[in-house]
Amino acid sequence: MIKIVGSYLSPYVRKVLACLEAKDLAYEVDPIVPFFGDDRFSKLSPLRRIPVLIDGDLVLSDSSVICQYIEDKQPEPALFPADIRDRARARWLEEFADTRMGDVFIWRLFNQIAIRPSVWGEKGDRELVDRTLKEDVPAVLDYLESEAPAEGFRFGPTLSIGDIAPACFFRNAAWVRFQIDAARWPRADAWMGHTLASPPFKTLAKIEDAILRTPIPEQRNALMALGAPIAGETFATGAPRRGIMPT
Ligand SMILES: N[C@@H](CCC(=O)N[C@@H](CS)C(=O)NCC(=O)O)C(=O)O
Repeated sequence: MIKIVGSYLSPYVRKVLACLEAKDLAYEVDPIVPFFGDDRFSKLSPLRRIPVLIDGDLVLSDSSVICQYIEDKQPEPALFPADIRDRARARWLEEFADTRMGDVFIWRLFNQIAIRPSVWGEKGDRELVDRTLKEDVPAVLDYLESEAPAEGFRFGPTLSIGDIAPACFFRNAAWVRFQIDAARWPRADAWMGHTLASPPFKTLAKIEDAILRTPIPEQRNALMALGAPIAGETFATGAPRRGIMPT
């Protein structure tokens, strides 16, 4: 059975779980917030980041590496387009989402508004949040608008990694009260809405929404009570430690 280490509230974990859901592969989750990983977690994940995939004696870090492994392990339904040009474009959208949207929506918004207060007991940087909403978020949305399909998914009738990767960030964005302005970015809004309404995201959203306001130490038990596929063993520990990577 595939095990994914990482919280349901992380966009990178969501990307991996959406791929597993789309392919109907069985998996279990150790839903840790990365800062609470123990010493064994440092060995599993040299960057102390989530997600991590464990499949027997195979351990992989990085959501893109993991999603490609899932695709290779279970090719159907394909989440990477067959046409090599589309396949490359889908990979680029995944990279744009992971790097640029991760920086803007996670480090500059979600981290300041949600993680710093809840994990570290600190006040977020309001000036950074305001600047990000004014400058960086519109630039990201302008780009997504230029990439958005006229309707449906980006590479045809079925969901691909080029839809999944950017959509993941709008869940965290919504939790810090950001919604796409449909009047300014109508195609991006419809594209992301269509993706977030697909079955993998709907399944995950029910679980995410149920634990959003649950204190971190109680999330594991709350998830078990919900019937989520939670692993019997955890790499979590009681006290948080700072990450090792610059943001
Ligand atoms: N490129 C990585 C990024 C993963 C990542 O940044 N995950 C965040 C959680 S949303 C994390 O573990 N942060 C802890 C840290 O950076 O110390 C991936 O795609 O898996």
